[in-house]
Amino acid sequence: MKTRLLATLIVTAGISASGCTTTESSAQTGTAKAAAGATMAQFKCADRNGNEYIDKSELIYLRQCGITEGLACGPVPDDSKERPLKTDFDLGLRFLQITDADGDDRISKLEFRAHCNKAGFVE
Ligand SMILES: [Ca+2]
Ligand SMILES: [Ca+2]
Repeated sequence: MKTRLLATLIVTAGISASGCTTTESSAQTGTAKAAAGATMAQFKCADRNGNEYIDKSELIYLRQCGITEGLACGPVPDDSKERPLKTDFDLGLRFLQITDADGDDRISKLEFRAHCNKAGFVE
């Protein structure tokens, strides 16, 4: 029963995300497009090993890559060279807990984008 609910959630997320991609050229404003680009920049920034997932070991980079204390998505800061703090990992763990729809302990592009669309983009 629980798995079925999860599967429904994932399918719903997939539909809304692909809906965004197909309408991108016509319906989206320049600002929304920029925000979507920045969301992907954030994802790539945190995905250090480039496997298309933000793994548990990469959660510590999320704050450096623009995730705010309120877990909203923001632009990737220019100065992301500093050493990650332990609190950054706690923030990443909280982010994982709310974005990981399929429960595989890592954040897919889809899960990341779904969260950023929902949480809004903070300049
Ligand atoms: Ca990764
Ligand atoms: Ca996941």
